[in-house]
Amino acid sequence: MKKNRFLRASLLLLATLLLAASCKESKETSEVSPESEISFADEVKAEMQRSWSAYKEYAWGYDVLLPLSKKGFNWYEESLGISPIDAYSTLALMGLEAETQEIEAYALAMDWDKDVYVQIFEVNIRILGGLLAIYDHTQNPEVLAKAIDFGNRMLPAFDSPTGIPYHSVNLKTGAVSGNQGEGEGNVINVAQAATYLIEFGILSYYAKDPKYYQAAKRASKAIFDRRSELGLPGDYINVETGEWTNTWSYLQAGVDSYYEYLMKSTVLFPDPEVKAMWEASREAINTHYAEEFDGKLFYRCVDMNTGAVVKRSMSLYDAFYPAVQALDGDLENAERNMETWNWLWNKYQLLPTRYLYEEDKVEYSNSELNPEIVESAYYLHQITRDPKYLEWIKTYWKDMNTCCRNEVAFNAVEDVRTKEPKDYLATYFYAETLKYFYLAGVDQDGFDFNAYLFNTEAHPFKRSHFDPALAATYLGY
Ligand code: DMJ
Repeated sequence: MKKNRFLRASLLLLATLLLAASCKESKETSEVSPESEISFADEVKAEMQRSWSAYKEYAWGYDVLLPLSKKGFNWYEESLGISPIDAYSTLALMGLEAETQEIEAYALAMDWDKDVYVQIFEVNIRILGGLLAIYDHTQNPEVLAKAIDFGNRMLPAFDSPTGIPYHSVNLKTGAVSGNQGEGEGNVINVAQAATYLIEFGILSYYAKDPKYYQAAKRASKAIFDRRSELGLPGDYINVETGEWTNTWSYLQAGVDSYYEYLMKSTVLFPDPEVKAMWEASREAINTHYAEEFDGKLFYRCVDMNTGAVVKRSMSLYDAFYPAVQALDGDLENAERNMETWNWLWNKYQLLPTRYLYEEDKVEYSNSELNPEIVESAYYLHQITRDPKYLEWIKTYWKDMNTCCRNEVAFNAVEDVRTKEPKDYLATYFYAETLKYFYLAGVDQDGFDFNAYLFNTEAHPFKRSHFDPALAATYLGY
């Protein structure tokens, strides 16, 4: 009897030990290299839920969560609810309905009649893009009315002599202001000047009023028409005189999404004039930015007039470009460009904000949980089905968890070399970074990549919602 009891106890102990060992193994496996795509997606989803709960607990009602001090932070004098509006489309794709309903109600209760100057570029991609994504998902006409109200409050910014928008607009009064640096007067960079074709096109389509798209197109054309003889834009321009105040030309932050929107907007709205602008731009990029260096493909920074090299640098933002190349059908350059980004990631297990590739030197050391490299690897995985891209994404996920996962959510770092934490969690981490990680782990039955177009903030829009013939009428091209 005693012997039997001892035997049973020993067997139980053995079974418990075996179970513990197998749990540990499966946890380690799922942290390092998830066994199945489903478990990877689930793991990302769980992190979204954890990080979103942190926003709700410590920062609800503020624009941003400061994850180390565990409090909220506003961009302006008053909150614009940027994190919730930005996070909505990721939560919706994950099927988190209670959360999305809560945000929809929050957005509907938002009064945009606020006496604050807002940066036109940032609110376009995050708030207008976010509201339109809520509408795309729910088809709730009250949400569309909110988006139209917001779009109307942005429009006065475009009322400049050149059609290039002012840097900021007051949401209540429509007064404009702003200087982004690089020269006296109302100066703006090219990305801030011309990243509106997608959101304003969608707004025109739904409102059946071309005025939004026409304002966006006039701004993009104003930049394109001031290109140099080499076909290149500069990076800073005076909104009132149309003079370039700096003549550097590149793919990096400050120009990036100008190019992105010339290409991507035509997927939804095949405006022949914009198509021609993109084709000419692509040619100039390939001729003047692209270079072989040390056996890799880089995109350098040049002077717009002479083509002379200004800097051999890459910023983590320009990792968006392989995605654009892949969507555009240029797989050869997309894959080679992606290799370069993957190489840089593996050097630091994160991307520095700016790296000088000729000098092998970190120029700006911080890293802010940005999505671009994940986005491009995701596009390439979807388009080529080469499994290596999913493996790369899983490495980025593992590294981001190692450096940046904290007690309540994730945080940026001050320096990619030391991984010194920074008390900030950008709203695009919810909108973009976690979305692309998640979608990479979902199979095609779960999400059909080809059925959607993403704006630069990763807000998804169903392509079938936009009829090309009606688009030409509603947008006026
Ligand atoms: C995002 O807000 C957008 O993707 C924007 O176009 C530039 N990059 C940030 C995230 O890095």
